[in-house]
Amino acid sequence: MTAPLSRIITVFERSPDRGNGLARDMRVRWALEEVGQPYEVRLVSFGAMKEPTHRALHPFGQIPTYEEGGLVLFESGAIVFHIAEHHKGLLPDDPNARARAITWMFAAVNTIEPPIIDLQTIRFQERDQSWYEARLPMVHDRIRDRLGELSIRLGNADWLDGAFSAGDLMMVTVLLRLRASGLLDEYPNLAAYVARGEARPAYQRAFAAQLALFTAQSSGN
Ligand code: GTB
Repeated sequence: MTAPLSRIITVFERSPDRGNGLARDMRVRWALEEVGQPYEVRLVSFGAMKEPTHRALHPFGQIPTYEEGGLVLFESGAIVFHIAEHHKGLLPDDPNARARAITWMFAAVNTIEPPIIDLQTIRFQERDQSWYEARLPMVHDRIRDRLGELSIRLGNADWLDGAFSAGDLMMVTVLLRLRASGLLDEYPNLAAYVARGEARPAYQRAFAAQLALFTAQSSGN
């Protein structure tokens, strides 16, 4: 009997989001839960992330990373894609539908996420700058432009292209980062789309796992 393949992902030792599931390991956890594959986590401190041992896994000194047998990956999108390629449930079998689902994965990280990261950068790192108050509405409007377009495309559908896919998984995790801003609520169909993603049992399991880690750390266990 062959031993099951072990998978290890790296996650924040102390997540700054306090267990809200906003760090990018959440995408990987969710994908693994969707396809029913077990995984272990290795906790990494902010200091250790920049050390050579971790940089050997992740050239940019970040989380998440993914180890599976002899394979080491970084970039949450690439990790989710790898999982989706090797297990049923996250990408359709039909080649064209599969290509479209992959397109949505790229759209999530390449078109929707950049202005959202911009917002988080100015809110958390540039708040003291003289131009902060003037720039904030511009950044909000750039996000609104993208959300408006995405909202039109989604329309009344449950998911972006037929059945739930890795494209939706990536898009929901990207949009979730906006919740605190209130911008998502301006687009009721997108807010409902995100809520549908969060309601999936696999999402719930992934969320509970990262929250349990935060709770255990907070109580000193
Ligand atoms: N493109 C890479 C990917 O998709 O994997 C980006 C990876 C990345 O940004 N990782 C972040 C990291 O390691 C954690 S997720 N940061 C530490 C560093 O760069 O030194 C980003 C993140 C962090 C915190 C919150 N939060 O507190 O809400 C949300 C998201």
